[in-house]
Amino acid sequence: ALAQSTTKPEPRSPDGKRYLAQPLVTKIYVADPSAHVFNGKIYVYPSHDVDAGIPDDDLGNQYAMHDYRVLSMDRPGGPVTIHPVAIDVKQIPWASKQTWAPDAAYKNGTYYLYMPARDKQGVFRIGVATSKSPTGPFKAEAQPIRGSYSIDPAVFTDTTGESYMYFGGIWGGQLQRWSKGSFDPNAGDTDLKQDDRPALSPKVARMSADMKQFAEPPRDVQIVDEAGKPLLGGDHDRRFFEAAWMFKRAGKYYFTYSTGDTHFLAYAIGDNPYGPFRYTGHILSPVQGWTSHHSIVQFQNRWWLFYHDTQLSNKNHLRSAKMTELTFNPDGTIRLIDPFKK
Ligand code: FUB
Repeated sequence: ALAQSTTKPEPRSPDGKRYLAQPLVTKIYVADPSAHVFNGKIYVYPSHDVDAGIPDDDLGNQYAMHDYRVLSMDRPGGPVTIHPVAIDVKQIPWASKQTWAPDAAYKNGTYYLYMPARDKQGVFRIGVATSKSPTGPFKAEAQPIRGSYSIDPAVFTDTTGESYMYFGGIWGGQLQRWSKGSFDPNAGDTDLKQDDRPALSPKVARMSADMKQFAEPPRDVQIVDEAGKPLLGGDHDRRFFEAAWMFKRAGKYYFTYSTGDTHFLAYAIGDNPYGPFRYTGHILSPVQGWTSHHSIVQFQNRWWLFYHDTQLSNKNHLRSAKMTELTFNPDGTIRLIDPFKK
């Protein structure tokens, strides 16, 4: 008789490629994974994707999430715990819907969960909720952060102890509607269609001592090319779209982000938290699925990229978080990761 193999065939993408990594969890869909090391463990703060039956559009209405779940693991590759609901949109007084990509921070015994969502007028704002536990439950502040807008908060705490929020996203994230300083509902659903002008910039603001407000008005994060000139709006392979994430390594500040409609994760390097940041390269080639959104964290002495794809669903709005090791060249540049095996 022929010997039968008991090993399962390796999962493949619809076009036959083998995935570099497997989903961290399979019981729920989670995306936009913001990873942090708290008390020697890895905690991941993702979006919790659900199927609301809404068709895909440029504004991302299909991303109809309404609560957050936290994941944790003792070490990379270890078992992953899915914690109970950390907070639901019904418990965020100012929010109406679309609890998109969150981030978290810790200071003086309190954990902070930063959450973008549409307010009751349909405008994206960023709010904060607090807990004494890294996994929640979190209690939301009554109002969003004053002066906040758009999506995808990433809160970075520098070695000085100061924290900074990076944020913004174009298209569904509405950043293009704020280009004149106040919300313009007629500014369009995508970008400003000004390909020869500087691209829309992500924003950065230092956080107040209590981590609940901006300590200063948000400023532009400048991403410049080799000649020190701002990247242009038409430079879709390199310009900022959404998913800001900051980390510091060997004294350099790495501003990382998604290029959105060209589906890359990219990075730019600066000498301080405000930039300017010099565009340096891509981090991750396009994954399966439209969005790409990540975080980068050091655990002991190795660095890890958390990202997502649509391996389990093959639907843009039902994503699974994954992780893989990120490595650097001796000059500090990042080695490009292919989400598929050769
Ligand atoms: O998950 C909803 C949105 O999709 C995020 O806010 C974006 O970064 C993109 O991943």
